[in-house]
Amino acid sequence: PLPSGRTSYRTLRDYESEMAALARRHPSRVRGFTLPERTLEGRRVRGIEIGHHVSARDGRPVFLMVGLHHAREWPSGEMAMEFGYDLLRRDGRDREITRLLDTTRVVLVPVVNPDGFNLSRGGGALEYKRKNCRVVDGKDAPPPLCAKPANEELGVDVNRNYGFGWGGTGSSADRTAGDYHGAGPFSEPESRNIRDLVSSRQVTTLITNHTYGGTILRPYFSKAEGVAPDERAYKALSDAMSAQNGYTGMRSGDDYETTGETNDWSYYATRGLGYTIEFGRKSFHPAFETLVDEYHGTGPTAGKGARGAFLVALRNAADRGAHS
Ligand code: 0X9
Ligand code: ZN
Repeated sequence: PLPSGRTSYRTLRDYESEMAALARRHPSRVRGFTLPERTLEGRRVRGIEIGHHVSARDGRPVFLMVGLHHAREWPSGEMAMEFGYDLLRRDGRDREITRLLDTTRVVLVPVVNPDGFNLSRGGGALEYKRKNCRVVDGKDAPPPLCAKPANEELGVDVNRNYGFGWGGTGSSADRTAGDYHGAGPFSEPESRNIRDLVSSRQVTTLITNHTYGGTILRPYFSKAEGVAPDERAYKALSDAMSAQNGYTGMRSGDDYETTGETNDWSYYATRGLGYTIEFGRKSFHPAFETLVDEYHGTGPTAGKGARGAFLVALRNAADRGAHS
């Protein structure tokens, strides 16, 4: 089973109530927070910070994991939540996890795009929605606007709206395109929320979860930037994660180019390492049971899996914090 014991995909309400419950249940280990900007439909974006020092503000390295930039990519939020449950369950029992929670802060924002996810997960016609609820540039979208069939193709791709390389290759100026970059860099509350979060903490390692592909993508995502100055460290950690979950690591721009996505910007802003992990091999939100094998590994990766890859990255965050 998964660490939480869940057997079906969370709804937006499940995410919210579970994060609140974890903070209540572990007051000295979990602190809930709310990001500054409301979404276009007026929702709040919430996260939790996990560690032994959550009530203090200090320079401990932050391991940040986010999910659901893209509404239909349901496992991307699940992986973040399950990692949180896993850490809390093993804290105090497993020596290494206890040490990691003592030396780092683990910050989880499982649902970056709650408006889109709410529609996708809601059981209606918008199951495969990808983008946010920007219907008219410069204007908020009061509820049912975004859900209207006529507006189905609208919205900004939150993962093309970050400020580094914004508007370049692999993004579109067409409001109906899946990779519409928005009216300007950081024009959307969802990307601004993540900018604020990353800029206000010592993020040394960031993982942004997506589906699907079985890949671990690293900068640069846009080819024009060439090879990242930290390519050696980037590749080493990618290889170490691949050894856990069997995924294929690559410089994302060598595969195909995108601009304005999360990792190139966060790398530029923090010089911390950041990856996009594309979970799953077949579809955006496969049968929930498949997540159990993804999380714990199966066959040659049994006992490793996503969990192992996350732990390798968390260990790296701790070590980077200790040496810098
Ligand atoms: O398009 C994206 O933002 C990501 N893919 S997704 O299907 N989750 O939307 C990452 C794009 C970069 N991917 C590769 N170069 N393989
Ligand atoms: Zn995605």
